[in-house]
Amino acid sequence: MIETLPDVLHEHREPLYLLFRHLHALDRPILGWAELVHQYDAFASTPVGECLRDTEVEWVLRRTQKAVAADPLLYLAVRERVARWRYLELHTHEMEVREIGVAEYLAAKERSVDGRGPGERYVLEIDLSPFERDFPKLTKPEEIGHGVEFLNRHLSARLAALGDEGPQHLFEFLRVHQVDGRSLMLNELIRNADELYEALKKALDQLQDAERDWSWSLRHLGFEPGWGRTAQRARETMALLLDVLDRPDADTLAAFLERIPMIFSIAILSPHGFFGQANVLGKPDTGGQVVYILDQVRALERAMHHSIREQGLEVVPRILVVTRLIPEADGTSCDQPVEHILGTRNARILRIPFRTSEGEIVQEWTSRFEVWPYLERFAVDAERELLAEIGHRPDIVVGNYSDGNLVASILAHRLGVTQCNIAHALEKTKYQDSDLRWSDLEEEYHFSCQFTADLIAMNTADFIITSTYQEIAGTKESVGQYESYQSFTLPGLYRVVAGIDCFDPKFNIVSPGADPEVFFPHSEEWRRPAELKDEITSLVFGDGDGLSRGTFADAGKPILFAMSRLDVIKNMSGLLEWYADSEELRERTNLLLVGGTLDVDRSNDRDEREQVRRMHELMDRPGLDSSVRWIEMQTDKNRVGGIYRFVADTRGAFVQPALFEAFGLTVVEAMSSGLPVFATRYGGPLEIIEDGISGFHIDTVSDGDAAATMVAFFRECEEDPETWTRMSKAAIERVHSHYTWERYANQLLRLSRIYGFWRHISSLERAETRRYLEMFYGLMFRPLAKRVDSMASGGDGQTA
Ligand code: UDP
Ligand code: LCN
Repeated sequence: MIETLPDVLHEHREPLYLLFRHLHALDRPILGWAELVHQYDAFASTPVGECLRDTEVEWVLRRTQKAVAADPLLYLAVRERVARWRYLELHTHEMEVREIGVAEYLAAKERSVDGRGPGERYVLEIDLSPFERDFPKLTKPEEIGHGVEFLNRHLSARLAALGDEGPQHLFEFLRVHQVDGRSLMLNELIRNADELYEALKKALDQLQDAERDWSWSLRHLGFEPGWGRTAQRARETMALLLDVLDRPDADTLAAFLERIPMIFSIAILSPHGFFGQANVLGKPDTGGQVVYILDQVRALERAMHHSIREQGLEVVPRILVVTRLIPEADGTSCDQPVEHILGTRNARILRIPFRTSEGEIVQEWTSRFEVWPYLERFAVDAERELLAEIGHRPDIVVGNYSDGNLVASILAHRLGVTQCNIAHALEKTKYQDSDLRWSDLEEEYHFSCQFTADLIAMNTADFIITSTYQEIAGTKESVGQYESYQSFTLPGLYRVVAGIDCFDPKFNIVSPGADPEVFFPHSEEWRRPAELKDEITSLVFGDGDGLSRGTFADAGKPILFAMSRLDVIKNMSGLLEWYADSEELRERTNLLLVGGTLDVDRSNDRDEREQVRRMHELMDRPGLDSSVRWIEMQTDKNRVGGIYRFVADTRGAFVQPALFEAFGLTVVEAMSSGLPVFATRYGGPLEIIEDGISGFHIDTVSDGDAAATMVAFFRECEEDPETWTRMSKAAIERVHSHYTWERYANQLLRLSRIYGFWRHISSLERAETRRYLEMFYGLMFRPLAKRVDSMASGGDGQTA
């Protein structure tokens, strides 16, 4: 389409001239996708613009994510398809078009901010593409997020292509496995791949006749335990290896790697927020990530126990969650250095304080936007504590969110182990033009640090897991969270021409679930504790107690329920506004909101305080206090589980009104409880819910739409009560088939082994990237982080 654009520009010169004049006249240097499409549609529905319909111009404009208007030039960033971009410069007088490189496009963007012409500045350009030239990449958008399958194919082909050297590589890899100082799999009797091959044949003969109550007796042949609990399992594992040595095909290699005893201890990094098991949920910066990690740990420990047992080993798996110790713990256990994780045998939370540059312990909670100056020291302290706790290095380091991923990157490098990243929610796409406007937002958000940390950590990670596809590569219309790091610019700081590639096989979609012990269907009456029901009845229908506002006048209506941290992006006040504005919704339902605190003075989070004020302002509207009830955050997850079921009993629904939601654990929790869910179409819920079947997508940005969808549903339920039941069942089914922790844990362990192998055989090729990123860390991140410190202490924030 782009190739034939010049002809179309000439053919439709007159109308295009008018359209482009109109765009320039808007006097907006940067135009986003929605605005462009809106302007184009309006123009194409006029008699003069009609002729542009179905032309290449329309095709290009509908795929333009951003346009930079610099009269007479118009620069377009065209997203031809998922994660594939091209850049155009249009001369809107001459009607000429020129394809330009990403750097030139970014330079135009920078000019729109600082007005400086080309050649007037020297810009630091970050380009990671040269390092990746020889790296295997996926080619099709539908393969994105399934990196491990691709990698298996690549690894097996690579081993095959190495000829005689392939088996030797495998042998070298198998030799390194140890636990607590004991060798696993192989001992020194086997000295090379040929000997391994011969020994395997002998061992298989011996195993052929092994008894049922066989115990390990293959040391004299060079084999240590780790091959299997039973003779049969050991035989299968050895046969797989023999096959791989003979002819490595993708499936056999994957099946073999999955059996290797490699993962006995895991360090999980999650520094910010209040990380604890009680009284923390709903506090600022403390939500899904904490729930996710605790559930993840329980599921991982179970899966590790199982696989270690199957490998025939008696080793206790160790999982440590490393977080920040907060002396002013605000009623939580965050001031305790060590805490056992409930529901596990041996997993713990290890808390390490943040220290100032003078070495003093930071006493109070620190916003996730301001943690940057503390992380390097935190990583050093974490390394020491981890080694002391486990007694040796962990087998894998898992980072969470931008801060945890950066610390994981530092630790994995220092310890020489596999690094896995989990973003949870990258902030970059949540705020419009957050890269271009970074300096305006710096004082509040310090995005310069965050985006730099992200870029470093995502490039050092051996593998990245995401909860959805769109987290990586977006949708047809919207840019993925990771994709937004492909190229961007922080004017005055640096420009990224190749930051991360969504086609990199390091990306894998591994979706979380909801704890089935806590979030189960409301219809499973026998599992529901009676006292919880009474407690929740008074919570929902009781009188004011200082922790709630509003009392339902008519307790018989279905309840619309929403629960989240009170963060601007969560848009709880938006939901309240839709409800207040829709007479029919108010007539048909009651609205129950759970989140934040009701007393603005009890919050020290800027975002939360603003939202609390806004909520009260809205609730002051006449009549709302009798159909809306707003309750403070609920920190007890059993109670939360009970609330979802209670709402389902009223044949109500859950609403997730966020302007953007990276994944949305509440959506999965509500669905598991059998609640129909109306959730934002911006982010994860678009993928979790099948619209109209297991819930509804709502447009939380364009007013009116959401309330209308809800009204239509409740109307239909009145006419046909089966509508509610059908949706409730479909929601439960959807979660069971797609979002479970058991599947998650098995997948994560599988990935850890396969990427561990990849890391082993490609370690030399990655040294260059590492060195480049170390320089970026030292020369860019460190001074930026220091600047946060000086801003907080009232300095001017200038880097030295
Ligand atoms: N949550 C809670 N009490 C509250 C608010 C939230 O227990 O008052 C829990 C909720 O059940 C869910 C998590 O916090 O498990 C929020 O996760 P989600 O992914 O929906 O959003 P996040 O807060 O991570 O952005
Ligand atoms: C952070 C978020 O903002 C949510 O969308 C996710 O569900 C949560 O983390 C868990 O990954």
